[in-house]
Amino acid sequence: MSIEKVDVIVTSPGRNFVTLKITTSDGIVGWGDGTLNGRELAVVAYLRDHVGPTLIGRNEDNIEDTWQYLYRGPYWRRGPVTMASIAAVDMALWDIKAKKAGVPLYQLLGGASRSGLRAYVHASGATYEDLLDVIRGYMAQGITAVRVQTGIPGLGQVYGVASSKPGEKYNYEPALRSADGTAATRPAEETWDSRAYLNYMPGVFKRLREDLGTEIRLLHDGHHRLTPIEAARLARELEPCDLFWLEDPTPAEDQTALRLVRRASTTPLATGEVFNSVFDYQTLITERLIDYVRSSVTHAGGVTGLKRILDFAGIYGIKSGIHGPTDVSPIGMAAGLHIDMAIHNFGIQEYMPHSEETLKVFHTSYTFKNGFLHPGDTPGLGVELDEELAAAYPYTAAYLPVNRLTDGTMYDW
Ligand code: KDG
Ligand code: MG
Repeated sequence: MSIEKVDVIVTSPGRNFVTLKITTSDGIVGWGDGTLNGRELAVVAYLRDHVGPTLIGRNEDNIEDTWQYLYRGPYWRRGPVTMASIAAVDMALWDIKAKKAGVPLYQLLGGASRSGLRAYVHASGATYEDLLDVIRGYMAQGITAVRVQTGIPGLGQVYGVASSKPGEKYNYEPALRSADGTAATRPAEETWDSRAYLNYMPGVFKRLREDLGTEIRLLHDGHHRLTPIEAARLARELEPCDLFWLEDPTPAEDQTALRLVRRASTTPLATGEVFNSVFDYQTLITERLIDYVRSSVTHAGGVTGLKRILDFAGIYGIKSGIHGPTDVSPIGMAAGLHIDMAIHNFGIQEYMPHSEETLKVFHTSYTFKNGFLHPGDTPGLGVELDEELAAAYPYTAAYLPVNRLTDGTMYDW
């Protein structure tokens, strides 16, 4: 048997997704996610023009060989566009292999190591009171872990704060179209002030611990905005609040920045959502500078790429915290859940539910109940795309915001 057809599908049911469809000569279809938020069409061109034609006629069973062919073959290695493209192919091939075997993918990765996957959800509020209401609502549903982001007095819209109010359906999507829902021509601009943030944020967590007690797991995302010494200060000040993790306190590409943070504090650290290769983690893992690996399957070279990173991390006692925002499609999300199910060093899974519109186009088998996810037992990844409906949602340009300091200097978003 061999790969007969490779199609790249772009659809925008609420937000943009890039999906790869591989069809084998005996008619089995595998799905892969190659969505790269705000740069989707670069992956489309890479897959359509450079990868797809080279896959025709290859044996779909040889997943590792195909991965190496796409990684080593073109000479130009790594990078988000290349690795999201490899991920899409890799996921589709694992989907096919598991469908052929008639088992959910996690069975091929070693079988179930647990009965369910503890998930963390996003909580935010423009004010402390709104935030507290949102978290209490989650706790009432049995959710045991929440990521906490808040508005900062004196700043406008900041990273991670939803537009919805407590009681409304939680609504947060960072990639923005234009105000009337048509294609964006350029990113929105936000304003950032690390001093205002550092003076405000530790107090929020102190109040939360007083109001909510010690049981609930609290996480926070710094979104790459602090210098090493600022991050060290924040991690130390948050130490009494017992964070489950502090994510991306510093720009991720500077691996050695976390040495300073580590020396200052025992607050657990998580990083890697913008990484795409095991080499991005080499220093972080071997020097034990992080506690959780944040890569998604979609951005780290697929099941094959992420499994390699997590096996390496496991040797050093570092756990998984797979990225699960809405810009990872339901296919990429499902692939992460199958890995989570099988590996020994599972930590926690991020869960940011997709919109109803998205889930009409992507039919999923995974479930979320009482704070725990499960990939389901449908053969393969357990996600199928409704191609007819997908075609009704054409690509609509949307961008993540950019950030400037209060004096106008360009900064990290
Ligand atoms: O595309 C960017 C988003 O995925 C990112 O901003 C979300 O930081 C994020 C997270 O931790 O989910
Ligand atoms: Mg993050």
